[in-house]
Amino acid sequence: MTDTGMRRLVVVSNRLPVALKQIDGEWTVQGGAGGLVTALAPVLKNRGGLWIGWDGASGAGEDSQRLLDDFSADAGYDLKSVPLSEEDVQKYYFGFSNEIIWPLFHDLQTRCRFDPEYWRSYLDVNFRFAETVARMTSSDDFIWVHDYHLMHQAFFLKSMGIKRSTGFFLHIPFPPPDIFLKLPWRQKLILALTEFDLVGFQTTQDRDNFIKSLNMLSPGAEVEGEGAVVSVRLRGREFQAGTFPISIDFNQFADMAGDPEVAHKAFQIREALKHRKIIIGVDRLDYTKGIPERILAIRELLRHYPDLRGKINFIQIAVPSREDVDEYRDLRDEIELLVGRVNGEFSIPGWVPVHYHYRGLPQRELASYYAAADIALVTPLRDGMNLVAKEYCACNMKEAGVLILSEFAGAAAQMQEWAYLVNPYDFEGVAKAIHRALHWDVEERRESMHELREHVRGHNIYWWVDSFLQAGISKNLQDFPAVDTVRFEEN
Ligand code: GDG
Repeated sequence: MTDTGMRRLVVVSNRLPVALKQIDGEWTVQGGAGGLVTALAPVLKNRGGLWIGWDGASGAGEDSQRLLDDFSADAGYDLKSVPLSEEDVQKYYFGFSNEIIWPLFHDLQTRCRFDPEYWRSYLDVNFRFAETVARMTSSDDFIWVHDYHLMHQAFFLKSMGIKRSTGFFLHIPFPPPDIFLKLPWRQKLILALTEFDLVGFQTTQDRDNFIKSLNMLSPGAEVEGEGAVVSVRLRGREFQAGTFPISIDFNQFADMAGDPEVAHKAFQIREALKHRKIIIGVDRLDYTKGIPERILAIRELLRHYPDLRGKINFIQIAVPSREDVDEYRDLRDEIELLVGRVNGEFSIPGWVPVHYHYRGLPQRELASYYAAADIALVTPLRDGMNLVAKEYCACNMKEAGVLILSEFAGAAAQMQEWAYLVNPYDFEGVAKAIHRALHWDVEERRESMHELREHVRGHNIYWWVDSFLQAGISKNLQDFPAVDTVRFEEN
């Protein structure tokens, strides 16, 4: 336990919630982006825990921990960086994690590059992470490992003889066995996951896929129980496998959208677009998010329903991601070409149908866009959950918007009853869904959006953390109470 007498929550993820960047020769700390940070930063804030991960820089040297310590003092939890070399970043991060596991687990196996060097680097980096975890934690801590980069943490901790209470959460989907079995290192990888005390997935389908693959690769696994969390017995040991759909800090987004300044900005967006119907897409620029397919659906909409020309705007916010990777640069080119083509085909004086932003926006500005939009088009080809779908609902204070959601997003399992589900590969189907959504009557929209908001409000990020901690160590978040930052600093 810590000297504050609390049990500590230790988060381990590839990236810390901040990144070190060199600006004019000076290293500075910048806030991180992406689903994991959005979900976990409010959870650890001021709880005196520890976050272990890479700081995003391969050359900050001694500056790194000093800058992280400054950040820790404000955040109310400690940060510990695991240094990675350029070669680690290339082979473990861009290689194994993002050229093998990311596409494979999103059912896109033809994009995988099964390079054995990547596998060796992945094991090496996982070992070094586990060494840091062993050094920085005690047996009272709960070690919560996140995502596909670090699936070997419990395995290496055990092989070092370190006893820890461990949980793992997979933020991306777990593929069906016929896809998972393509992985050359499938058996080692799946058995490594069974070394955690608790393995968590976004949906029941993901958890079932995992159990099916486990059964095929290591026959004899016995599953006991029903419901969100089941026990799995295998080779004389037992672990839990559960479903924990991740969520957002609902109140934070709703309060932001209700702030007069944000509401005014939403009004200004609508005015600038002459109060046309606004359809919005918000994504990291990634091939799993289905952005080109979405633009093709907008083209289909304008071709098929000419009466909508001049009456709608599609705004796509694409946040730069993995920009050093050729495939992501090609995707950006493809999107920009498509935006140009659609605008070229339909623009008339005073109206350009597609507005494309290739940059991240401050969160409050993002909330204004959510609040201004009549329709959110959340159409990933495959997605673990998709937080954008939930953020859009939280910001829809007027309860007048429609969520059009891919059936292949994890979020569909929870939201299908009230969202408009579509197959993102079916451009005509998506175009029809948009057309129908534009003509839904006010009551129908209000009812659906009300239910969606109530669901996300009740199943928010704190509910998610509590469900995971309950299953892992029979504790709730309040068992890791928030501490006064000043007092925490003094300790
Ligand atoms: C992974 C899984 C799973 C986006 N644009 C801006 C911005 N964002 C924020 C959104 C949202 C986050 O990024 C994206 O989260 P997603 O869930 O949509 O997607 P991934 O980054 O792929 O996350 C995913 C998630 O982990 C959590 O488990 O849901 O399935 O792939 O929070 O708000 N934020 C700001 N400006 C932007 O322009 N500030």
